[in-house]
Amino acid sequence: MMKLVISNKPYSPWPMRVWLLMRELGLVFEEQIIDLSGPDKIARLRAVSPSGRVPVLLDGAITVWDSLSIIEYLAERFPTAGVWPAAAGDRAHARSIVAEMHAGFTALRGQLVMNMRRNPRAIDLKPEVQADLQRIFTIWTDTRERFGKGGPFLFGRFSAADAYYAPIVSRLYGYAVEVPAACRPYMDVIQSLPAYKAWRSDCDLDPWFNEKTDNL
Ligand SMILES: N[C@@H](CCC(=O)N[C@@H](CS)C(=O)NCC(=O)O)C(=O)O
Repeated sequence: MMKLVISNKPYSPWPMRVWLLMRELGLVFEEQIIDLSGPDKIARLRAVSPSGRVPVLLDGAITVWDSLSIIEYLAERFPTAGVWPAAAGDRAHARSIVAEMHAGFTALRGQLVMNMRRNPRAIDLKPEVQADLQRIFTIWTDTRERFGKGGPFLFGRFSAADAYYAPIVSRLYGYAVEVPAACRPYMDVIQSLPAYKAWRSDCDLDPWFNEKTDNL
């Protein structure tokens, strides 16, 4: 069976993306959690991950690291699972917005630190964060308008693109960000996903409370 190595669920957006995708698409795997709060964190990460970061997917003799490589690996390994949208143009757009998330939005990621257990509370957003948010809202509305007619997700049917933006939904919720009305139904759809709810409820089982980020 495939094994997905992740870190503490409340604080782990990159692992969450792959975990959600695999769960929603019914790709069976066991999970291993590396506790980032415990001693020897670096050695424990390095023991499974060449980059010292998670997620890592172990599939027999194959090790894949970095969320985006894992998603591409899964798309090849399970070509009918629906990792990416079926039409070439839709797929190109999906890859573009996923790449934009993977490589960017650093201001948002820096200020709105992922904490799935956060009681919703607003903070003063830096202008760079507001700019990141506007870009994300544009991506969502534009993609839904152009590609999302067949269902409630970015490309109609659930795909890697939704998994990639799911941690953003959790941050918008946790930091009580004002969201345009047009984007709220999409947030609700993501938060209602069985895999999203399962990840959220697993967060309550995590023993680590990161004092550095819990009180931001
Ligand atoms: N670009 C990588 C980023 C992975 C990453 O930064 N993962 C975090 C967990 S969310 C990590 O492994 N952190 C290790 C640490 O905090 O030492 C990906 O997409 O997988």
